[in-house]
Amino acid sequence: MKEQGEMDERKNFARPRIAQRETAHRETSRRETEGGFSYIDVMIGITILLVGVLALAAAITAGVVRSREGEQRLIAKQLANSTIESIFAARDMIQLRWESIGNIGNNPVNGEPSGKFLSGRNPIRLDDGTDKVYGTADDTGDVMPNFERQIKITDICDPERPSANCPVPGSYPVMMRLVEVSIFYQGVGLWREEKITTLVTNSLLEPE
Ligand SMILES: [Ca+2]
Repeated sequence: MKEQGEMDERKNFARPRIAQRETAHRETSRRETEGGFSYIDVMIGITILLVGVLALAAAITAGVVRSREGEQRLIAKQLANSTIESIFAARDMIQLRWESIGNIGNNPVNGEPSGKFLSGRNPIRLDDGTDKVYGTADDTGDVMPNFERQIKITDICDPERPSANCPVPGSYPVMMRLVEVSIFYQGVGLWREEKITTLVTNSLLEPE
């Protein structure tokens, strides 16, 4: 009986220690499990955050580029319009008149080329020079960065009224010309073009 009592006592003494060990083991396992999930969670969180930040940065950059190009395009349109006005003004000026409405080397009058406007793509200068017309050889002053201008003027030939400047030469004066003004502008990177096309007529000339 005494031996049986001692054995029961040992069992009762051992039981709490086993329970403590089991509790400690479960606690360690729980911590290990929680620690693993937390690390993955953090990594996933950082990845999602990075993707979001990169997308936001890309959107902001695209917005800045569009805004910059929009401003440049607006300026290019204004420059094209002012160039067209300048050409119409040249037609009506006493010192220039109709014969000047052409590119340099064109519009022969008595064999002498009378066109005043620069050919090809040229820098845009801020001062219109002594003739007070933009796009001619005497333009001066600072050059506008990131902008260039091209003026192309071609005779419109009338088969019934052939002129000396037309493929089938005649004796009639040219009454109408096509004016193409291109302003090239550089936004962010690539050059772009804003073009205006119009017709100009020799309104001062009486039809024959
Ligand atoms: Ca000028």
